[in-house]
Amino acid sequence: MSSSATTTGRFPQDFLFGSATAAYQVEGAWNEDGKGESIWDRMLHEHPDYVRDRQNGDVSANSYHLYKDDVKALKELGAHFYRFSIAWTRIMPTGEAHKINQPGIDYYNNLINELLANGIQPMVTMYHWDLPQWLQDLGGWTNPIMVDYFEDYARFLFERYGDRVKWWFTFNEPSVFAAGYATERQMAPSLNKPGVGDYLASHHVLIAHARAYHLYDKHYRPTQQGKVSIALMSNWYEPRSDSTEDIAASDRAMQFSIGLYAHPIFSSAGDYPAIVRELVDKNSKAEGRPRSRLPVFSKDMIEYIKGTSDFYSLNYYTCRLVSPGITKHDPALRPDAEVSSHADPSWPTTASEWIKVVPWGLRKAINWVHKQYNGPTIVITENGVPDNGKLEDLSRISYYRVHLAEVLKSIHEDGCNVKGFTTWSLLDNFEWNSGYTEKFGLYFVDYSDPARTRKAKASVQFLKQIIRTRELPEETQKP
Ligand code: GBH
Repeated sequence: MSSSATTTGRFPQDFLFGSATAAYQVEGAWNEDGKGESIWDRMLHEHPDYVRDRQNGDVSANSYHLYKDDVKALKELGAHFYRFSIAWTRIMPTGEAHKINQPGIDYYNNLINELLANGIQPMVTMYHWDLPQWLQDLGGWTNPIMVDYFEDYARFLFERYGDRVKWWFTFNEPSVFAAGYATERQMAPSLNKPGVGDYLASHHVLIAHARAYHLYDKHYRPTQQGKVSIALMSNWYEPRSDSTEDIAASDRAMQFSIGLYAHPIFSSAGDYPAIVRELVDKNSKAEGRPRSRLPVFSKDMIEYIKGTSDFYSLNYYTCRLVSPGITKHDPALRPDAEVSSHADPSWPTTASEWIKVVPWGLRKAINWVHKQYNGPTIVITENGVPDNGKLEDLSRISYYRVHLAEVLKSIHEDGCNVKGFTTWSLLDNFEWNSGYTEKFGLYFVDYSDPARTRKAKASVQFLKQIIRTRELPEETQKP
């Protein structure tokens, strides 16, 4: 026998590798060619102080003009797919379907065609947080009418792009953008209605997701034959000890951060997780409210939402230790979860405050999803880490090495159905509240150069080899 890597070290033949970005983080051209204003445009123009370096996505990596360079970069990497998002405001400047913007539509047609011409599958996120400001003025996701607007938008995308796009994500990380309704100075729209705005927004997002799924299922799947999913932030919350209390806290953390979105869609029972229902109802009552802060789905709605995803899209970055208490910082962990979380001081740190290198957390998250939701097909739709700005991004190489090893274990040792892996991100880009100070790209982008030149970091060669050989190389030296 040669090395043991031959069986457990290999990614299956049909396993897909790709890389991801999001419109506001890379496109720039925020007001060009008829694009409308989004909630991120508005928030950061009014409040530059919400971002560490007071920057915004106005120009960013300029992918609106440089998309061909992005496709070249993907080609060099050997990526099978590119996960990018569409800016709703480029297609429909106000978010209304009767006012469309042709140059915006053309932009995504050009990008999709360029990808396909280079043998790269487009994977499209419809909504990566940049709601049209016009719709926000109506209340954004707190207004149930948003379900109709989102369906109009989804229909338009299926109509115009579905002949070539076979992978759709309705939303990216509702747990993260719903925090924009719970907090201020962080996510748009910075509404600061904790425990009310976030649940309300999540509720309508789930219905909007199901509406788009059913629309595809009924009208487009028969001819277009693609897949529809929703990307969920799926970090792992490890019990701090093996005490019953800590294990229960870990379960609450997972149910409030993931189950709130995944249970209605992926579980056989449907609806919100019982523990989430119970705790929010209990606390709402104790606060003297006439009804729960967590809205209630009708029986019909529970059935309508159940099963509305063709696979599970898992975003993973890091892990936290949890025990009973209250967490204030983690947007996905609402106080109702009664969980306190922290990082183990022994975990390797990174250039990002919140990301510690905890690869086994990815394996646990995959297994948790596998067990909770009857072994769905799983695609890792985001995983990544920022570097220190050097082209020799050895810390990223070692991060991917250990995380990909855990993906292999989850496939070969645990029997989980993981079918793809996506690096976040293709390019150094606008990292939300951290601005350009955190560099997640496989490609360096020179932000001092108006031409925004892209340069491959060392991790590109490393990943390229894995994609080509479907094998993790032996570790020759510790980075
Ligand atoms: C993903 O989620 C996003 O999809 C992507 O757009 C983003 O660029 C990528 O991750 C990298 O961050 O500082 O302790 O308050 C990110 C979810 C939520 C992670 C807010 C950072 C702040 C933690 N983010 N969180 S803290």
